[in-house]
Amino acid sequence: MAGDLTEERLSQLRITFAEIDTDGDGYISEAELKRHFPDLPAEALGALSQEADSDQDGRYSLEEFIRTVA
Ligand SMILES: [Ca+2]
Ligand SMILES: [Ca+2]
Repeated sequence: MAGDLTEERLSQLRITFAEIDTDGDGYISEAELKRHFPDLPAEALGALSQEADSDQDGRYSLEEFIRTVA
């Protein structure tokens, strides 16, 4: 999946992930997402959650995040 990503791009994504993951537990919760993107409409968040949260555990792992934004 992420095999064609450059190391540089991957490290950028890791940094972005860490910025959004404000409590540093290694997962981005919906609340953290809202805090980082306060202007994001609720519909966009819902669509994003369905598409991005591939294992449906209600939060985004780094892998899910990279898969979504890459
Ligand atoms: Ca978190
Ligand atoms: Ca998940």
